[in-house]
Amino acid sequence: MTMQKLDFLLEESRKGRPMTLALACPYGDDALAAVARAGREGVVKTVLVGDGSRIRALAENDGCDLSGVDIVDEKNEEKAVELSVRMVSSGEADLLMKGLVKTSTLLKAVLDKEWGLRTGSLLSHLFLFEIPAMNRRVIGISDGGMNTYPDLNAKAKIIENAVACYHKIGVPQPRIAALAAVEAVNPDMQATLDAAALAKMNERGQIRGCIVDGPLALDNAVSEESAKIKGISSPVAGNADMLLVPDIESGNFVGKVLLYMTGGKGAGVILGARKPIVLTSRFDSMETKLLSIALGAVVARS
Ligand code: COD
Repeated sequence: MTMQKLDFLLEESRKGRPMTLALACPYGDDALAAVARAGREGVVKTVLVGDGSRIRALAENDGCDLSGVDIVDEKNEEKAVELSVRMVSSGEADLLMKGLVKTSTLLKAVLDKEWGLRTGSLLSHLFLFEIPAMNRRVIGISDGGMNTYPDLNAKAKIIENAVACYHKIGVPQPRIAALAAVEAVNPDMQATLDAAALAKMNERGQIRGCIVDGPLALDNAVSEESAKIKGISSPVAGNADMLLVPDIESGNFVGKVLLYMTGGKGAGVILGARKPIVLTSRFDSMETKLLSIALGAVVARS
């Protein structure tokens, strides 16, 4: 059974004590509206960290009701990011979200050795997409958001982070396709070598809680028909829950095609830190922002 529809994340996030979200520099399109809606719908409580007068002016301009949302006034961007991260590391907030600030600025703060959110393990980004053209099937991609060119060791850790998240959202044995451009092992194509090694590591119990197969090309990872035509028989081929992509470029491209060219929506979060980090882009729809907050809240709670 493949996972269908992302709306269940909203339901899940409402269970138990509401999680508190610290949103750093909330000046971007839709970010305020998304957290205001997340508050109304009981998904999270929010603390906005940034220039208070700018935030209030934006909210007024957008007709956005911020009642019930706290504001910590800090005009300096770097300080606002640091304050937000510190709120999460001290336990005042349960999850962090990036507003209108460069991704690398936020991630560098998250990785700060003194007051950041490191755990000693690798941090990685997982994006879940609901794809209209596939009967709203949900497929994850990792890592198209944080690790640039992961080696075999990092890829194994990226899988482990994703698997822990899948378990939290009710998928006990996610099927992971280690992607390459082709499904045959080719010594000249590093992604095929890594994929084959990851599949063997999974078979030998070095990567647990999931089924990994690879190398698989995108078509035979998600289409049973394509897997059949290619003669690939595996529990993952055609039915992948998650695509492990070779690098940030391929992951980012596939993700953006799904979001902006197929009308899909998604939920993205950074995993492996002390608490989840919601990392949406300015152009993501309100729905994607809301679902990402909900995913972060579910991961933060469990
Ligand atoms: N997990 C844990 N620790 C890490 C990670 C990670 N993924 N990446 C780096 N570290 C640690 C290193 O071990 C080291 O101690 C320290 O952080 C600095 O490491 P550098 O010098 O290799 O890394 P930085 O600080 O130059 O960059 C780390 C970033 C995450 C900022 C960088 O990899 C990056 O910019 N990634 C792409 C993010 C991005 O642009 N995403 C947008 C896509 S939409």
